[in-house]
Amino acid sequence: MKNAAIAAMFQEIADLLAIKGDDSFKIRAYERAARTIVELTEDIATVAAEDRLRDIPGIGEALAGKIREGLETGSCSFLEELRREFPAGLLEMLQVSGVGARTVARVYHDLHLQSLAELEAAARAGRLQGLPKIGPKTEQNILAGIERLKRSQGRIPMWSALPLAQSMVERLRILPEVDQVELAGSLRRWKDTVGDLDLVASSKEPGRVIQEFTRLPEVTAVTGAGETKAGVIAVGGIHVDLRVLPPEDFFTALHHFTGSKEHNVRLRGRARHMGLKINEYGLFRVPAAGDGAGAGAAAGEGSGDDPRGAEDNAPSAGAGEKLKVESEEDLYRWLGLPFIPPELREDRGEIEAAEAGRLPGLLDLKDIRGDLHTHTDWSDGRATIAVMAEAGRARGYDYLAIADHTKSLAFARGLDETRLRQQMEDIAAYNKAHGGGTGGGGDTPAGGGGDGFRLLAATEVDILPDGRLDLPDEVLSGLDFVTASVHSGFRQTREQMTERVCQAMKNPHVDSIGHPTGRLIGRREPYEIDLEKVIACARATGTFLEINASPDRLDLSDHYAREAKEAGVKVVINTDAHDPRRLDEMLFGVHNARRAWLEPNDVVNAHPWEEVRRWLKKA
Ligand code: DGT
Ligand code: CA
Ligand code: CA
Ligand code: ZN
Repeated sequence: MKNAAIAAMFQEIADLLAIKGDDSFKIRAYERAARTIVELTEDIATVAAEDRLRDIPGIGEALAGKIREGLETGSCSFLEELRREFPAGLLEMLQVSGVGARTVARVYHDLHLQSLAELEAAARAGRLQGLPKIGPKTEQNILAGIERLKRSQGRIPMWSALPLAQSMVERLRILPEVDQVELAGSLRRWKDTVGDLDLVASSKEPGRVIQEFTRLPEVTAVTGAGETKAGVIAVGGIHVDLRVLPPEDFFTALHHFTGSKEHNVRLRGRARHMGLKINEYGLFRVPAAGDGAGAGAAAGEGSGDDPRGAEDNAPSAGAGEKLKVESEEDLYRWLGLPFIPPELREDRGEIEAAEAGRLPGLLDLKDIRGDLHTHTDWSDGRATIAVMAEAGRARGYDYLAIADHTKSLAFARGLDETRLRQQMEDIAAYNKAHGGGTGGGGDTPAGGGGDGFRLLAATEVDILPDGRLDLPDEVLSGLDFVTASVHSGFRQTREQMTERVCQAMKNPHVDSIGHPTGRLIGRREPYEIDLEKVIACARATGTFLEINASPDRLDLSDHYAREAKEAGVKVVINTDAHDPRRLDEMLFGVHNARRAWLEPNDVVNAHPWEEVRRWLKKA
């Protein structure tokens, strides 16, 4: 996770140097370093600790120094200086697709535009055209880019905020003043995008905690700081809220700020009917009408019944006896409910299910037995078959499927029949050498001597625009597992795309549909497709649907994965990893599946391979 932060630091330096009009050789060096670090298969912190930074291609002493500084402080003084030279709004402009550093430099120097809003106003007024190299067409493209950015804006892909949030929590956790601290809000619920980050801490010295928080190295600006709460802007422009409470209020506050708001509103209503009252400051027993002396008690109950009133009350207002809450489980117990995991707290039926004792027994990362969609350097992956296999084995998986692209994806060096057959031989040889099962779908169980790990021969076969597959049935029939995916022709009509995918599912060799909507969170909308029909067709043909766990995909989304489950379609969670480190992204897929209410039984790869094989169409 650190690698991405260091890469982002170098990319920002490159961007700012480009705006400055600095030496293009230098700019390219930073850009190349950013790319290299993103693609590095090792943790950059480990490389630095072992004093091997200079071994990375393109990293000289100057860059190595900045990496060390970045790892220690979360930023580097060179970047900080550059930031001070330019308005922060210029980087915002760079997020518009089609706007590069040269354009930003031009509108900044020639028109003195300092923010995205000013760029938009100038483009609308036709003030951009006429600048060197900017015609009316470019101006229109910039406006369209701004529109697109604004639609997605305000929300950040969850994966890009998680490392930042975790690092801030860790830094707060080690402070002596801090009793407890946790991540709350939509990130704790593992929503695929987040509006802002919410942290909750407890301490007897809230003022000190607030002060330390606003001085964390990740913080670029403070938007507000009071006695018990603060808001800051952190690197990447992400807003972060912190609340600090007395230790005895920690769990009610954690629960309140985890949300969702809709879930909390329902719980407050339930509490009211039980003579309780719940808010961010605690859980209280509301004095019953008969308990007190007439009119006074009745008035007290009245205010407790006001659905909005409960929210903004100060700690003591309207409070009866304060109940002890030492965990979130405690809180739910007072309300007569079992613990509801954060991923379910969306008011999508979880409270009714909890009441009825029918909460799902959610899938857990440790239930996952294998990964059925990974790539190697045979196509566009970065590691060899053996390296991917060892990584799968090291994770304790029972099986890992090598599923490279097929020939129509020429840019990804997709495999044709001949190369795929060669690859199948290599996979069989790997299994033979390591005591795994036969690669070619044979019946032999894991051979003696090995740990039972089995490498599977698979493919991610391309679904061509007309619904045919990129490889003939004779080849597909020899594979252990076949995922079919759409990688081209995204602009087909909804009917065409739906028909295209359904046709692929009718092939008896297609076991699963990969990333069924093609979305890239924050970057590319899903293609037009009728997922209800796709799910029905999956059900009719016995095809699995994938949750692609890559955190910029999470495709199926939680919503449709739950529809699949309800329709009786099994879901397979795959990382689509192109290097061994990205096998770790299974975690994101599992949490997305939990948001979809999936239990181990709904998930193909929560089962041993011999069992999965029996579920395949051709079995
Ligand atoms: P986000 O930031 O849009 O991804 O979504 P959340 O759920 O993190 O929302 P946020 O940051 O506005 O608030 C965090 C939690 O605090 C939210 O899930 C529930 C609680 N909360 C915030 N404002 C209110 C409110 O006005 N009423 C209630 N009942 N709860 C609130
Ligand atoms: Ca939030
Ligand atoms: Ca918030
Ligand atoms: Zn794919």
